[in-house]
Amino acid sequence: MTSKSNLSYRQRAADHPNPLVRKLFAIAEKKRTNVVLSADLTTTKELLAIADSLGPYIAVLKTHIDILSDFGSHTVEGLVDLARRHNFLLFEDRKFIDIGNTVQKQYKGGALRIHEWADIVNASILAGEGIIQALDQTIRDGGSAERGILILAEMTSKGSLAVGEYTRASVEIARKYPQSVMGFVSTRELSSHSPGAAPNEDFVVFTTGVNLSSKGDALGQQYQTPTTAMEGGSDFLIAGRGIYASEDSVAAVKQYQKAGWEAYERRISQNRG
Ligand code: 5BU
Repeated sequence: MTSKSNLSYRQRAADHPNPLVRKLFAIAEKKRTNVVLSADLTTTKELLAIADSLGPYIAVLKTHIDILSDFGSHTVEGLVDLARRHNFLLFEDRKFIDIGNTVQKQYKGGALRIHEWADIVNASILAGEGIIQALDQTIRDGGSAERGILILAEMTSKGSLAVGEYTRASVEIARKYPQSVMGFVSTRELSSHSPGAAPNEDFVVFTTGVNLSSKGDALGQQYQTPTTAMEGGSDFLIAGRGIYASEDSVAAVKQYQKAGWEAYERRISQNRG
């Protein structure tokens, strides 16, 4: 068993070579939360309002910046300011998927200037290793900014083809880019099921499709609960509609925070005990 997921965030931070991962674990410990809010709102005003009201309870804010109808520099300034004020990271769920050369342009430039403000981005390896090589290069050339990549090793939608060999290849590629690949978006912990792990390997697992009251939606989304996700080795729980579409989103985020944190504490206490 090479997975570090039974250790506390604090213990994992102490040993982790990647500064962004250390920062993420420190935020989780300090705020006692492993919730990532998927803030899929479509105007800057709504996005910033929810980031401000729920910011104290989350470790990371995940965006789909291209769904905003009014994206502009005020969006970026607002997000960066709230991230600093409430101490959370910004994760742009861009799902890069193209040849390396194109992806570098999409990451660094364009209208969205994602590299400038997003601490974390994700990418699919469908196009092969070049995409990760390209993002890694941009990150390493990018100066002092700490930036990280999550590889999309699995997806939660019904009939997803990101399984089996694809998932295994995601882990293999991740192992080659330790400076920039922080971990995976996946439904469960993957390292310990993938032969060839270095003894100190410690990828961070972000899990989407988390909902306390629903099993799925009409368009193929499939949910698990915070508890089952944490039991499967997830480290950070990504929840969207379960929180922001709730009548009282502050009460909802607190519920997810509590469920996620208690499941995390149960997991690490097994290790002690
Ligand atoms: P929901 O409202 O909690 O269903 O939102 C889930 C979010 O996570 C949404 O932004 C999706 O784009 C994102 N997502 C997902 O649901 N499943 C996946 O496998 C991946 C991302 Br990768």
